[in-house]
Amino acid sequence: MERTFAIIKPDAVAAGNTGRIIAMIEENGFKILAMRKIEMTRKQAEGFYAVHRERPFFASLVKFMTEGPCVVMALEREDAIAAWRELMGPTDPAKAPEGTIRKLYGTNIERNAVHGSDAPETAATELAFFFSTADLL
Ligand code: 3AN
Repeated sequence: MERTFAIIKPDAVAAGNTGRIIAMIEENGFKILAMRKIEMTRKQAEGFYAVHRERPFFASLVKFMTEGPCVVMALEREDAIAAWRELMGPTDPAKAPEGTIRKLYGTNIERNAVHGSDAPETAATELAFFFSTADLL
């Protein structure tokens, strides 16, 4: 079993797609270990996306991620990291295959509905950023 960290981003929550995305998560065999609806502060968004600090889209990304509530989740499944990234689809919804969450609910490369960890080390870091040990037992 593997764990990954997921976010239903502010665009998808505001559009009323939270429930449909959670249903897709469960239909694809993920167990939701922990889940919380939050409004990210600027400091949280900047910290979470610190690896992108030098990228030209960083300020816009932080503004987007703090514009309204999002849902953070700890997911568990066999091969969870790769399986969740496959269900999300690629970063750019325009390139996303039919049936992926970003194809269904993403708007553009920034407003792309969901986040998922890209490797075991980032999954561990991102899970610990939003959840405590006790949340994940
Ligand atoms: P992914 O979320 O697919 O792993 P990353 O980690 O490269 O993609 O990017 C993190 C987030 O930054 C994306 N989910 C998206 O919201 C935003 N982003 C990535 N690339 C761009 C870009 N070229 N222009 C604007 N926003 C971007």
